[in-house]
Amino acid sequence: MPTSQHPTTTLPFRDRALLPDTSPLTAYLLRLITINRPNLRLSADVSSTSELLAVAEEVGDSICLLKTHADIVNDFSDRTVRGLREIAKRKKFLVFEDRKFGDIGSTVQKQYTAGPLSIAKWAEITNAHIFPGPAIVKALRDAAADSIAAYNTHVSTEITGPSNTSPQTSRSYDDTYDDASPTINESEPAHPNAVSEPTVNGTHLQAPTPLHPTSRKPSTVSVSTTIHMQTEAISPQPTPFLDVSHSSSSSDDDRDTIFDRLGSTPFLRALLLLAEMSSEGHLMTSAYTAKCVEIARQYKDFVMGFIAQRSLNQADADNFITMAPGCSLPPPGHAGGAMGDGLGQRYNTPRMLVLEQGCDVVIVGRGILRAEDRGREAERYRREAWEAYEERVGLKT
Ligand code: S5P
Repeated sequence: MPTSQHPTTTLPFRDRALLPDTSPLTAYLLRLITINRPNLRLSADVSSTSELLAVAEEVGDSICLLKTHADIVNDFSDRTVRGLREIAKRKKFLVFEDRKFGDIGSTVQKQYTAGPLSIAKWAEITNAHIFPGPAIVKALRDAAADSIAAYNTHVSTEITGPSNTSPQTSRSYDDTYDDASPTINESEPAHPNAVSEPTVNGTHLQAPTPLHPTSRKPSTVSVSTTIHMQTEAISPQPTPFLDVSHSSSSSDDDRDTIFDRLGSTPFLRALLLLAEMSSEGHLMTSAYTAKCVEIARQYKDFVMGFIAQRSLNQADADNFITMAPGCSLPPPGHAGGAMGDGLGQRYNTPRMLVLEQGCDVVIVGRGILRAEDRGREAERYRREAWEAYEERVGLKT
């Protein structure tokens, strides 16, 4: 294990959640994994909303994160987002859009917060390359903060007229896609982009246009716009007391109680940096990887960790989460050697990635997606990854 000396490779996730400077979203993920025992992330590389939602239902109980490639979902829309958020909330996993940003700051801000995908609105986690330089991280962090502030800004407009014309319309932009149903109180259906009007980048905050204002006499109409700031959801959540047993004997009731105490997902955003790829011949040299780590340390409040093939925690204070793609298991009953997909992908087993290389979460795509029984296959991966983790931290001999 290359990083065997670093304490995070032998410290249980539960304890890593309590380390100083651990962001509330990272702490939440570590606790979620501790309760549910899935250090497994599904890479749901499918091309339709119905397939995406079906896969999320099938394997949602075995994963801590569902990774999407929204740009390959042919009919990606409001329905995709709502369906995914609903399943994520019910089955307790986070959503990660594998966007692999790699452009100048100004462009990535727009790609992250606007356009048909509007990733910041629905994915807790996304990722970026650092080849454009460190400003990409700052740009995404600022955009995420502005986005969250905008969602928490509640704009309501009241139009009042004489006598029988009390409030005509009231509109809320509190459409976060998070735990609650969106609250746009109008006759048209809510749309993801509806939240963009109070702005994503914080440059303007525009009150909605009153309905048919010109049909009234100006002297008898008054329009008042109230902007409510809700900051509770942005603030770090209090650390819940979690006495999570590491034994596998806790009942579903215990688990539900612990989940209740865990509370809802903090309404925050996080970034993973692509520090090493799983593909053969990738160009990320060790100097490039080291630079990723250096940049990550400067933005600890936003950078949750890395996409890499080994743990990159080296400094005493490092507590980055390593997520490892290129993970596959040989069919049951077969021992496996090195594997690939004929298109440059290289695979390692969960045991190699978690136990030997110190990775925290394994990312599996086709290994599960192509299985006849995806739910059962996801459980097989989950068990393997979890046992490798338990062995690494000394909870299993
Ligand atoms: O280095 C990488 C980084 C990523 S995010 N190698 C990868 O394979 N990925 C992603 O992980 C890739 O885009 C795909 O979505 C997933 C691996 O899929 P699989 O079918 O090979 O398991």
